[in-house]
Amino acid sequence: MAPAGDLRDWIARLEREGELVRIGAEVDPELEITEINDRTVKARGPALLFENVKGSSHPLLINQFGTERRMCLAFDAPSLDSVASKLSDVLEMQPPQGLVDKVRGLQKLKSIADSRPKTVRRGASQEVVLERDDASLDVLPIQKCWPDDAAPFITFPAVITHDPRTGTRNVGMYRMQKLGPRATAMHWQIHKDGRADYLATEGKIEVAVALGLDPVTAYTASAPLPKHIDEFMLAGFLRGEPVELVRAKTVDMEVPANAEIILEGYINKDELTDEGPFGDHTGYYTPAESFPVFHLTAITMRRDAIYPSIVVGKPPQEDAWLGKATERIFLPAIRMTVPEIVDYDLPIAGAFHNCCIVSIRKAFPGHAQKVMHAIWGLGMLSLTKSIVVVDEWVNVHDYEEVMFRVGANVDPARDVLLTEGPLDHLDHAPTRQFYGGKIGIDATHKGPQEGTREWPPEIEMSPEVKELVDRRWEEYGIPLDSSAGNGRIRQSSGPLRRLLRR
Ligand SMILES: Cc1cc2nc3c(=O)[nH]c(=O)nc-3n(C[C@H](O)[C@H](O)[C@H](O)COP(=O)(O)O)c2cc1C
Ligand SMILES: [Mn+2]
Repeated sequence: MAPAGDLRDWIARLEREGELVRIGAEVDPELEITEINDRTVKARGPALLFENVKGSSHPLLINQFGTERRMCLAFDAPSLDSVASKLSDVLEMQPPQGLVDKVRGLQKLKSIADSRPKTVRRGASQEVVLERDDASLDVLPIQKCWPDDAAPFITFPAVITHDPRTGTRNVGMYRMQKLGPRATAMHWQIHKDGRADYLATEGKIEVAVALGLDPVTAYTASAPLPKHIDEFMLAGFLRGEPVELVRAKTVDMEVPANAEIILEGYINKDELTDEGPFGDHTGYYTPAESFPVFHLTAITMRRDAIYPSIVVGKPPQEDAWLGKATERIFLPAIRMTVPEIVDYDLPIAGAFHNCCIVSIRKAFPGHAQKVMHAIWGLGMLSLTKSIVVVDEWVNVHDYEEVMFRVGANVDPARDVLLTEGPLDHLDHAPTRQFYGGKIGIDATHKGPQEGTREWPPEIEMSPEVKELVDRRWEEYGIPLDSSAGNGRIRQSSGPLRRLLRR
């Protein structure tokens, strides 16, 4: 099998897997869907297809990615790490040795060549074409998510633009506040590629928005790729099949053939509007701020098009799993530049940019600080507010173990690095928007090389006794719940510790 080819195929798969519930009762897109969804997401419940949304004849799909299992199903992969290894296979390609190796190498290269989007003549996304005054956002079940939101927001769009200098396409997920039947705001933040395309364009930039994509392509709109890489390329690579595009009707662009709905339009350089407030993924309302206005020139869609939505808010929400997919999928690319990184974790409760726990193969004094600076210089990870560095044997996904290492190994006067740099657009904590403090905590083992005392050995039971107790366990007759957290903190493996103690 391969990942689902379009949203309908995806819905069918979810249904087959017992991962989707259809709701026939009439529901209000204003607040009610949010509350239903919030309870469902937090209980790790199913994807929801609302078939009877008040005021619209289009069904609304939400919570399609709301669990790790569904995120894996989206990629048709056993784990998110296995998606990552597909990427690292290509990134870490070595010159082939021998025939078998060469054939394998060619297959890998072919998988890259086949990733390029393909232009086709017709697409289901244009079964219905509504231009100019016939086009109206009023037909869509756009949600007003939270009580103090300024208006309804399109929350799950793949926004397509081109760089006027290079022609390179960009696809980004930027929410769109409904301003009227043919206008929305475009919330591309200061660090984002769509905004850079807009800033580089004189006068007017054409924009197309795809709604209701296959799950992999939808995910890639949220992926933090370097600006010169087309997100549809990544989608093609991860799908194992190119994204098919058709010519748009009223703009000189190509749009996904498999989408449920396409919005075509443009943005004038100097036309801004108040965007927000919006209940954001920070768990707080983002106050109103100036953003450009998107003007709609056409809506094209499938017959009976399904409208995709997502709600962000206090974590955990559905976007947590899109974020976890990015965390896993981008690990190989991060290791290309910072190979000493063993693993990292961006806690969901930290809204991803607030905290990064990273384990490293420490080889010299100051290595933890080197990695902190590398992360603060790496793509969107540069916005990370706090970094905790641990040794290679620490499980970064086990927050209790990380807390143990921080408590045990950190001298705050020595191991805390305070610095400054760019911060997330939406972060309300810094005194100034976009810029503020950063903290790095070095929770690795130190040693005389770093001017400390001898680092003490960790406590470890001898293997002989462990074996003995394993063997005799039944005999003792002690009932234990093995899933309880006791004894979860692991032991260091030794070689580096010995190195540091020299
Ligand atoms: C559900 C969801 C909503 C998002 N909303 C916005 C948004 O309104 N504005 C924004 O700049 N980024 C938003 N993002 C993050 C961007 O999609 C992400 O940074 C992506 O990498 C942007 O594409 P780009 O790197 O091509 O700019 C959102 C992400 C998700 C998952
Ligand atoms: Mn991009």
